[in-house]
Amino acid sequence: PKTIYLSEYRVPAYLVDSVDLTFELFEEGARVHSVLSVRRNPDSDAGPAPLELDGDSLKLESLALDGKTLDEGAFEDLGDRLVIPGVPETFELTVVTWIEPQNNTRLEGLYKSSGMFCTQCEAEGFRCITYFPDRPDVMSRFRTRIEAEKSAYPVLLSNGNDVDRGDLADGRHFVTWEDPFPKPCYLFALVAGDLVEKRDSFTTCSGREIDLRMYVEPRNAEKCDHAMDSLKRSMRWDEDVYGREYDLDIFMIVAVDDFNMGAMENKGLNIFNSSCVLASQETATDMAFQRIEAIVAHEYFHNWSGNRVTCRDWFQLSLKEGFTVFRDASFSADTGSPTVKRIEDVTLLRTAQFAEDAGPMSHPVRPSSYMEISNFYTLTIYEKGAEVVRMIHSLLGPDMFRKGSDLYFERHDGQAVTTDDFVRAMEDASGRDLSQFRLWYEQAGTPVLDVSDEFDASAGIYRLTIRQSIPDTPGQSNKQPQHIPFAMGLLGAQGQALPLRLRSGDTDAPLERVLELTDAEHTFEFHGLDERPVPSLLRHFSAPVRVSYPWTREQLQFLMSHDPDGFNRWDAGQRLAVDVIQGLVGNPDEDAIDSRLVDAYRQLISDSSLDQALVAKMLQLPSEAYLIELSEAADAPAIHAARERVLKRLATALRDELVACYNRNHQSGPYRVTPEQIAGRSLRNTALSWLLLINDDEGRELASQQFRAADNMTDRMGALRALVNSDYEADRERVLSEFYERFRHDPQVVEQWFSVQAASGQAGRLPQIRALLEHEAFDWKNPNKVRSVIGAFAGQNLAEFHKPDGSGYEFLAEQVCRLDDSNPQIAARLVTPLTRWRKFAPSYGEQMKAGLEKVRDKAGLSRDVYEVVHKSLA
Ligand code: BAL
Ligand code: ZN
Repeated sequence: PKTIYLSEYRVPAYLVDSVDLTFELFEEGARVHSVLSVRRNPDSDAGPAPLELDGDSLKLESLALDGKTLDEGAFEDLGDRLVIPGVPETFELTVVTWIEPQNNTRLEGLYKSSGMFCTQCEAEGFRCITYFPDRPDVMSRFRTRIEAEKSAYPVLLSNGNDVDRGDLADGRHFVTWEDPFPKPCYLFALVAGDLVEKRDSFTTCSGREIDLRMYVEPRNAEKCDHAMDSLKRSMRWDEDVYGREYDLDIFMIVAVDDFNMGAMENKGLNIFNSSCVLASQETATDMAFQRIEAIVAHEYFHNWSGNRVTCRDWFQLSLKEGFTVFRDASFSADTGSPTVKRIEDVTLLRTAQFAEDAGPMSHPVRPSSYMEISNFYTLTIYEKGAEVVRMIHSLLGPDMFRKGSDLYFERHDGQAVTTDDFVRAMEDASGRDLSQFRLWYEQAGTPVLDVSDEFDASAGIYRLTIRQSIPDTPGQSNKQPQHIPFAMGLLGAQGQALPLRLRSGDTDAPLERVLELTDAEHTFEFHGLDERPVPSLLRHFSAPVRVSYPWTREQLQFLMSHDPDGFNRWDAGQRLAVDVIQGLVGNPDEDAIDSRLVDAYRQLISDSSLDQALVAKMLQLPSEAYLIELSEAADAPAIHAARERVLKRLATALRDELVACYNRNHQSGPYRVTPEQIAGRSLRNTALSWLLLINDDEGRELASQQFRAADNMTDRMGALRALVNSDYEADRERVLSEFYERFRHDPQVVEQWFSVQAASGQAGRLPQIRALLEHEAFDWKNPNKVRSVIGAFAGQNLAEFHKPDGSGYEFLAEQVCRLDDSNPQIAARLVTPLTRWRKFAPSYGEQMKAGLEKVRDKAGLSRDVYEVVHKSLA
């Protein structure tokens, strides 16, 4: 496959001002008529070049220029492109193609899912529908007419406003949609199906009434309220915080079961993976409710950050994704608990993005080359991209940042632009120089900050020295220092925050500072101190970096209870737990654990005056994935065993406190998704899972009772998970089968049922995983089912996946090969765990590598998997 380089970007030779589409939908395929108004781009120096149109898996039926049919000699079909030489300066091109949505298992372009037609065009799916310049800097006005059989497809949707509809012969009908906003073709969408409509409305800040509509399969009609509420709250928030008003008269959301991504921000017609939009108390966990709120907000926010202002090319993907993730994270922080939201985001970043940044697919937030753009919808583009925007927010402050975003939207409305344009708007609005800061977009790899300190007791000066370095990544070495905002504070022996005097005699010094690191090394002096302080470093995780500082366990325990920054209090607990667990790895005879950890956890569990949402997070031990990320030559089963030992020790020592915590957090009254209730359920279910780890009979009774009596999925799933992961084999079988019988008709719940088993060391051994793949509810064509079994096994059931005999790796390689033919995007995602082979001890790494080689040698490997596998083996 060919590599595409940012440096080779050229403006398009031709622009398409408008597109007139007619879709004739049939069971055996679809005919697509497309009429393009094309003109030469005045900004291009290509001159009278041939017109090039992208196409993929299309059957061309006819091609006409200004009404005159072009015969085969008048154009060249290069397989992935049509090249038409000798075109005039402006003309109308008519293209008719035949496609087969019913056979489209890649789920790119137009395809069928559970009897409905739907589309996914980002990044390059539109070329699977018709020949078109499929690149985001070609923006056109779309008019779309859809024709289909009326009884099977009563609902026909596309972007914009419906302007015409009527009946046709043979029981068919049509609807015509017009979108007044020019857009790139990746934002095109079409849906046709037998769907129920849920309606609501929203009055914008200028008093316009927006018609809100959700379309779902009839069995899901009762699962729309949460998404609709989230949508209205997002619309209000974007007006309040960013001054962004919605622009069309209708906003539609559709739920589909078969979807590669979580959701898609098509203009005025967002399409969602069912699992990311449908929720009811009985079927969705608290975590799902929160995820849905965040994704609904994310897709809605794209209407400005992505649709009104879009990307010039796919190297700029983080322009819209990083910014929009930052926006949805701020929204979630404002509507829930900001500290908890930050902890969740940082957990994902440090566990998975740091691993990506240190692995073979490491790339900058603005990559400079790719083979297959679908492989670049990564944690780096999304999560690190959001951290980069967050750092700009922190360097500029909220008011200047808002001025910058206003300028960005005003300056670039209706344009396709670059990350550099975004940074320039921030600079122009604030007067700050962000030239060094731009390196965050250009250099890959996670910066490491080595922090050391000394206290000069006689002078009362505390010196903090910070050295930054950025590891080499594929294709990049000898990196320059980056501009890093480093938030910090100092604590006295009584836990009090100390004033941060950078000069002696500074009388109104703040208790927290954001130090700006720009050089490879800085030393900061803090004056007027009577005692050696305890440093609280990188508060709120103010930059996506690794901090290395020789904390003692005493200091960590101290910070856990005294740091005024909730995030750092949690982080100190994580560091202490990591230290204790690491001490036990490969040390199977060591039985005791540090009493400081037990004491710290005892205080957390018992003191109900603490912020319970934070406590619920602090009680979660660092995950196995994070512990692996922190290791060199990782031994996953040994890490798993050490972590389990710590959990069991804690559970044994704190048994009575856990039962008390369980009982204290019993909830009465109606189920609500509030931070308080979520924390209560989380604490209760954590207590349950710990009690079952030590085979506590009372815990077992409580879990069985909770499983039967739960009025919500969080509690039912909490009990199910605890029992499934316990040694009570008969209970495990019983609850799994009762759960399935109860929810077998609900695909979203069956997905949860699959993953709870696939992620479990007890229920997810390889023969059991293979049996799940044969289960009546498993469906190879449904990405959610594939992720819930194979993804959960390889991503969460780490001791089984990393079995020393290599059987887990062989299994994954086999499944990736199988999926490569039907859905390359999903196959390329699933192979990720094997790409980390260099991270593991050689006895594991070599076998992982062999798995990758097996995939590499498969005949007819897709471009998606080819890129990931070859880069990982390089
Ligand atoms: N644009 C792809 C889905 C999302 O990030 O919203
Ligand atoms: Zn997005």
